Amino acid sequence: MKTLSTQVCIIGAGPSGLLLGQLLHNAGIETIILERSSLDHVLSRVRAGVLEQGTVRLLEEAGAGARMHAEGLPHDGFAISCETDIHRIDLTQLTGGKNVMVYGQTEVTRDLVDHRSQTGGITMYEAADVEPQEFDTAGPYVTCKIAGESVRIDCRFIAGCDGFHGASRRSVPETAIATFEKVYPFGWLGILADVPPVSHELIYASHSRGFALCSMRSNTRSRYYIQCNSDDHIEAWSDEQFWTELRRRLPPETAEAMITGPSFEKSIAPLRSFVAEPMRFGSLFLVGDAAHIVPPTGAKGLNLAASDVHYLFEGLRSHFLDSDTTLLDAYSERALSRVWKAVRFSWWMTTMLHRFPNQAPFDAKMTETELAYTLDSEAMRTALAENYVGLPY
Ligand code: FAS
Ligand code: PHB
Repeated sequence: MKTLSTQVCIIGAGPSGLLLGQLLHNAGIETIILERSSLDHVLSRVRAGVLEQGTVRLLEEAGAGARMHAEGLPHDGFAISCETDIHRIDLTQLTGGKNVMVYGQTEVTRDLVDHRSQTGGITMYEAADVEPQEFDTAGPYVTCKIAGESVRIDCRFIAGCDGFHGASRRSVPETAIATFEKVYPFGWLGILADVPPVSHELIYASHSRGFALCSMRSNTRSRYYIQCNSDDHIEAWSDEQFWTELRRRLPPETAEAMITGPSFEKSIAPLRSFVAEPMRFGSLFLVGDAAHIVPPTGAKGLNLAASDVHYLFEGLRSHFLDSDTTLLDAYSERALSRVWKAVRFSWWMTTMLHRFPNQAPFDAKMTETELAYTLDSEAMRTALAENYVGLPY
């Protein structure tokens, strides 16, 4: 058994693990990141597209924000369409000057990977059988296999940044953790295509045929989604069928203006809300999707991972540099307070904009009225906007 040691062992090299690793590294705190997949696989993932200002600031603080500012698209608003009508939500006007940055998670991950390799942080890819050990003591460690060799990494803390299906949350005794879950009766079928976006801002479409979303990755690369059945398969959807259905869910002038083309990525994501409490178990901390999942309707998943990282980084920096554990002891409570507000917002946006199969007529009327009231009311649009740009850390 090969034995290594570090101060913080991070499990997972997604946005959570890479961002936390870089912030700690920049503060002079040693880390080792263990990633189950290959670097190519990590960089091939297509996921989020909208960054809150808090996430933008953290990427700047990590030293990985240059390309985001060069290539990202600042957005001051987005639209909600309802059958044939379209309404702009003026984020900047409603929030006193705030906005969001449209910049793909794939690019965020690449920027963090590149910066870590430039600044010398250790990341071990294709680490198998990663398991947190003895995290109920002050001497935890992590075991894994690297190229078939057993490795033990002694550390002071373990950051479980290994996503919803990772090993970290699974290693916590069931009696020590409470979980809350809602699975939605539909999914999102998403495509990427190198065609100009139909609009310079995002369009969230509520329609009797189902939800749709018009997003983008750049002025020449579009990201589109349509609500699909939970048991749908991408094989059942040709590009032509996708484009036809997407157009049917948009206002006529938008559908008319849409430029279509061959997709080069097509996937179906299930929608669920999930929270695990607490987010700390002795020397093990759960971060990002390892602790919570939100439906992508509110564009919160990646951004919640960023605010978790902010709280944990503050706690670990105080511990190692000032021998003060106050912020570390407060991590779970601080993170969960913001997590639940984002879970609520994502549930609210999803419930308001999607069509639920077999929905009772009264409930369908409530959904329709929630959207109508939101679009009519300055107070409701302000609440929507302040959540969309991101609540304070
Ligand atoms: P991640 O899941 O990104 O990263 C976890 C990492 O840990 C992965 O690299 C994984 O390989 C690794 N890992 C797992 N198990 C391991 C183990 N045992 N040992 C070592 N490593 C292990 N959010 C949005 O805001 N908007 C969206 O549109 C959106 N779309 C999404 C679509 C899909 C299909 C999915 C799955 C998620 C989507 N999300 C979206 C949410 C997503 O962006 C997450 O919030 C974000 O990736 C969270 O980052 P991490 O917490 O780092 O988890
Ligand atoms: C995306 O561009 O992938 C995206 C944007 C906003 C969302 C979800 C996904 O709410």
